Amino acid sequence: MKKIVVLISGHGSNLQAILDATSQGKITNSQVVAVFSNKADAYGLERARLAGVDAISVQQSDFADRDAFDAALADQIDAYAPDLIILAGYMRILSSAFVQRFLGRMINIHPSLLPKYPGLNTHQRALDAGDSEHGTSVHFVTEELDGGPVILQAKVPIFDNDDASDIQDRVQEQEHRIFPLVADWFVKERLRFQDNHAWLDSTRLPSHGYASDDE
Ligand code: NHR
Ligand code: GAR
Repeated sequence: MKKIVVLISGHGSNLQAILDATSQGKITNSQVVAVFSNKADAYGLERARLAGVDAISVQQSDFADRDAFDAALADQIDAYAPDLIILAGYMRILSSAFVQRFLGRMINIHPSLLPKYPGLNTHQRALDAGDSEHGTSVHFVTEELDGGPVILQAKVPIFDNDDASDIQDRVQEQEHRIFPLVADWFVKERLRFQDNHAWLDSTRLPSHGYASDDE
């Protein structure tokens, strides 16, 4: 059985997709062993409890600084000996020491077609730029914020009358499909991080990830 730890900060709909996929065997032979949140009131913690999974909140205010917080978080995660750590709407930048400790075992889903729009507020930025498409990217987490190698992306259209929340809904529907799929590749040991690239089976994935229509 492979062990998965999920980090969240909020609603946890991607966490729910991961929980459902593990219980349905769509993520092969795996269980979510713990969910950590940096926000005590994150609804995702309730989702974890409802699924019978340890739900732990770690508060920045209990620590002197970011490094102390991350060190405590890393120790608590390590106690679960996870094979895979999933960032599912985790909203705090992770220190370099944290990233180094779990390098190659940590993936994030980011709501844009990276390398476009790293950081926050991506849906509004795509709208403001007049883009006709947007999307989401699953990538390995490295020290470079939203800059780690992309594994898989999904695109969505932007329509004329959309507001940011319409786009977010469309993006999240895709996130709930692709995130469990990538997790399954990882636990099956088809996917790995090597030489700062993502590899699937024996192929080094291109910069936009698997099956990209690289122009
Ligand atoms: N940490 C590292 N080292 N590398 C990445 O690629 C990371 C990461 C931590 C989180 C998720 C990311 C996203 O998908 C992520 C990727 C938070 C911020 C941010 O600015 C930016 C990107 C992401 C997550 N956070 C503020 C901070 O000071 C706080 C913002 C808030 O609380 O609302 O940490 O988008
Ligand atoms: C997701 O859309 C994810 O891509 C985004 O937050 C949402 C979390 O939703 N992540 C980030 O913006 C990371 N900075 P959820 O809590 O319902 O899974």
